Amino acid sequence: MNKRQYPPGIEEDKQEWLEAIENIYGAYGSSGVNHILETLSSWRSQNQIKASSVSVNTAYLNTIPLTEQPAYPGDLELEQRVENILRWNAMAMVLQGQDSGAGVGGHIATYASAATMMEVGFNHFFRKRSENYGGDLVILQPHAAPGVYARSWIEGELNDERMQNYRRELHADGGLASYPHPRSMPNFWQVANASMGLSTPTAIYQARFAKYLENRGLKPKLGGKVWCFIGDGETDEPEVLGTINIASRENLDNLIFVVNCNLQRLDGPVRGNGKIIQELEASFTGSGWNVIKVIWGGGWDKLLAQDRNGSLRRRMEECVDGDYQRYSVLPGDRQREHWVDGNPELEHMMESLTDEEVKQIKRGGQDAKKIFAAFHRAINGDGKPTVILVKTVKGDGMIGAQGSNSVHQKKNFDANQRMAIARNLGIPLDDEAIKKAQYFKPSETSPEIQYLKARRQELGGPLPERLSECEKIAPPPLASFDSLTKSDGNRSQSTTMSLVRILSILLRDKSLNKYIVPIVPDEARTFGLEALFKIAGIFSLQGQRYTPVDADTLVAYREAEDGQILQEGICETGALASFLAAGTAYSIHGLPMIPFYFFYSIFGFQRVGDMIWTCGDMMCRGFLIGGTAGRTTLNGEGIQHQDGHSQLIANTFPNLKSYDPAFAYELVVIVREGIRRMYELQENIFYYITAYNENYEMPSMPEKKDVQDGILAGAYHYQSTKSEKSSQVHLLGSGSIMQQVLAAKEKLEVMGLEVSVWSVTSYNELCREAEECDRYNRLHPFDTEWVPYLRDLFAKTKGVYVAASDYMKALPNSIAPWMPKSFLILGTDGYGLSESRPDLREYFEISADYICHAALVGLFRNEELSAAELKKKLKTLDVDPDKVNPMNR
Ligand SMILES: Cc1ncc(C[n+]2csc(CCOP(=O)(O)OP(=O)(O)O)c2C)c(N)n1
Ligand SMILES: [Mg+2]
Repeated sequence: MNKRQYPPGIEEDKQEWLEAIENIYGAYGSSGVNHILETLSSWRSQNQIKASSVSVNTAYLNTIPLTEQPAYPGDLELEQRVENILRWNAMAMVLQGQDSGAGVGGHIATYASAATMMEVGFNHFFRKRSENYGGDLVILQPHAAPGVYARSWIEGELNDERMQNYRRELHADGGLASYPHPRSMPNFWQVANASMGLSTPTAIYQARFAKYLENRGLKPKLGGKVWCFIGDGETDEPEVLGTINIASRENLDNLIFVVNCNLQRLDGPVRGNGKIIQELEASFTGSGWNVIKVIWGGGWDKLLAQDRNGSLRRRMEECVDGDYQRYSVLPGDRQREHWVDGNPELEHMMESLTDEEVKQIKRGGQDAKKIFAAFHRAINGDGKPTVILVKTVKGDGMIGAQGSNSVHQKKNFDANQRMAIARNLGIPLDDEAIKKAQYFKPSETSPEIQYLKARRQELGGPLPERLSECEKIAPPPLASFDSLTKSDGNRSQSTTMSLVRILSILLRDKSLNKYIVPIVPDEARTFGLEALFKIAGIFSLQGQRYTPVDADTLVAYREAEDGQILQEGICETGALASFLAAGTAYSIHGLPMIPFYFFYSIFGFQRVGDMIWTCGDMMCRGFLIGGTAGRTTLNGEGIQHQDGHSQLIANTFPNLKSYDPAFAYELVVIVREGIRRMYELQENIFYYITAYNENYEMPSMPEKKDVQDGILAGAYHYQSTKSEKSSQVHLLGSGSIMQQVLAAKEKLEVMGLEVSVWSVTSYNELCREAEECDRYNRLHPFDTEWVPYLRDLFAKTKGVYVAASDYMKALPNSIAPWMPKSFLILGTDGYGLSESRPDLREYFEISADYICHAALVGLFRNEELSAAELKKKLKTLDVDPDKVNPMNR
């Protein structure tokens, strides 16, 4: 029904309803109004009356009206003075870098827009972990880092030398990292942040993991919030709006987001033609969050109180962000003109203000009282996560640059501008010092420093601070894994299943079990992990409010409030964020959690590689398990599933140990060593292990000495026809392709050749060690040479060497410089395709026959085989020399 069709009487009815709701408001306030409106809304939905238009937006006003604004508990004047000093020093860090000619860059505008809200947080909200409090995890915008350093410096937490060396991390006196990088500053930053968008899933899953630890009895329920500050431009990253629904689904009332809506990103406006705050309000409200808008500073309250007919409110709605950005650069008279826009009522209202006063009317993010009101409401949340949308000014106070489209990149000011900015901030330095952008630090006894320290003391002490002490834990003894290291000779199994069995043993280990965190993104059945559902339970904050269809089976889908498994659904980003939360729990909660994240190996590094990079930065510990590995071993699934390159990408992560094992006992050795190094020695490394789904006989661990060391170093001698010394052919195999190598060995032996097989568990480790030796030898030409492990390994051998891998040739090729001369490499370069395993192995030229072929050609080249013999032997092999190259298909 449109408006024209309404019967005339409806206007009177409407008037009555409006009076009634006003009475409700008078008697019960906004909660009473909400109660009535929610009741009406549910009446409408029960009667199946479709809403004519759906808007989840509220007016473009502050969510908290003046009447509900709490009194400000701090000394506003002192806080402003401290903030001004921080603004100057943060800017000076960048200017000094500029003056030194070091060309190291830096940002001023982000902090300038965020300073007031960060100060309200530091002075009144961000609380440290203590005996009585679980602790807040505070994640600030990366480009606001100078403001954080400036604060820690005047607090005495960072020394003068480091402050002189912002972005000079190699400086002998110590420097400061550009952005929050725990790896660079391990006692300071807790959470890595620099790649836009990633802090959102990081914060969400940290909040969820804190609840996991509480529910599993590992962390006392003493409260603690995760505060995450992000930029408005940053919300365009899919990781932001793509993960917020998880926070509300999980009722994460320990999570507070603050979006710095300065309306600008790097190049210009975020939404010039719209309003980012309204857009985000709709998205977050629709995702079930509490939304608090902080748009207008206190100066507007008086004007809004006069706005009887709603002209001002209408104008506020009409203006788009492009207009608001313009106001931040216009003088008072031009702003007035634009605001009034020919409306006499508005003109009259604005007459009460001088041009200077018009210019001085602040946005919500410049008003500590408004920010305090929002933060205060947020920490007293009601079972939901909260987002606070704060309108700020980009480059606030950067005279001549504030609000300009290029302000994000503004790194320098001339002497006059420096003077104007410093004097405006009330910095009591002399002119020369200001022109040189020197820092200003009030004396220790000054009211500013006393106040700031007292506030932090009240909140538990200085922040940020990263601690990394936690209990040391050792791996279970090797004997616990006898079922995997000792074969009865008749049980065929895949390496994936072997890993699942290792996990089960760890879950039964009395000292370790509570720390193990199995993580899966809706792939547990693919990896044979479903048996763990019933035993360990799937973590769910809601418990299980239904009877699962398979309740009476051994593999029931059991969800529980204290479940141990993190089942993330089809969300690799979330699963990786959980891995990050669990693997950094030692530094955030002091708990040595051991995550095992099982995923499709192709959906790891190339899907969420940036987050794995963050793991490296945060010195996250744990095991990444790339299941269904190998371009030909995972056969029918085709191009997008079959991974033949993740091991190569893994090698680009400096502190990641990557292994591609063939046998169950190798896995045991690698996992035990991983636990020893990460959790007993507490080294800052993490592990990537590829696991295959091909079943074959898992042999016993050879009794020979050095096998365990060889597995960890990356290669060892596995078996020979007679001995490695007398072998003419040496075959290097890894992962599932070891089975092809063993079949090739048999064929070559039938041809009368002597063969050795070497199990290569990690080309990456071999290459890294050899590179390290080369580097040492290059830098120390007069010292005794370091001999790479590889050279030692093959020192007493001769003949032809053939490596076959289910990964690209580049992987085995990485060790070529240290291998004996006749080294031939077979690998899976090219896109995967859906086929049977034997056909794929033939197609990619890594089948037993192709391995034999390469070995024979090698012998021929070395003149150990005549042309006639070669021709004769090749006839027995299924090799097509003119087949298509998989790289060209
Ligand atoms: C993934 C990624 N892409 C691009 C950048 C480069 N970058 C750094 S800050 C920035 C703009 C940030 O704008 P906004 O989120 O609005 O923050 P503001 O500085 O305005 O508070 C960009 C594009 C980055 N750091 N990370
Ligand atoms: Mg912005």
